[in-house]
Amino acid sequence: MSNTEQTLSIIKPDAVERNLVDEIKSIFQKNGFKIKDSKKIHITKDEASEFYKVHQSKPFYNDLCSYLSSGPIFVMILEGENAVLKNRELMGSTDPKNASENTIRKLFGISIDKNSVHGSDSPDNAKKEINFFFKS
Ligand code: IDP
Ligand code: MG
Repeated sequence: MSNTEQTLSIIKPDAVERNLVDEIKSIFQKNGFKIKDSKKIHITKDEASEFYKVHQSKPFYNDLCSYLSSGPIFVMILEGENAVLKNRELMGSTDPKNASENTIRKLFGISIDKNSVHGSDSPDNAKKEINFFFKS
């Protein structure tokens, strides 16, 4: 049975800064995702804190929010078969050191904090995160 989903992808400041947006977009497209909407934005620290609030108890929360608001990001709605899980697989492990060959984080990630991309981790969170950036 088919299971078309949408998920939110963010190209983080480290990758936007290195002009990797087109290359990362083409990886998604080659892997069967449709980019339904996208925009380049620069969010405030308050907005980043709201977006990442599930992590508010973590020791890295403040740095994480500072980082996501430190420069432009490129946000996308990706659509495809099992898009949430498929995007997570294509991204690779959170720490690029542990990411599998040919994943986006292995190819482009610099460190656990500058790991180039964000992807929703469940269909429910995907809906919330898409709504956060693309209010309809
Ligand atoms: P994910 O991005 O693979 O879903 P999460 O656990 O949701 O990973 O963490 C969100 C982001 O917080 C990660 O992408 C990473 O940039 C950062 N992060 C996660 N764990 C650590 C850590 O131990 N130290 C510093 N930053 C971290
Ligand atoms: Mg996560």
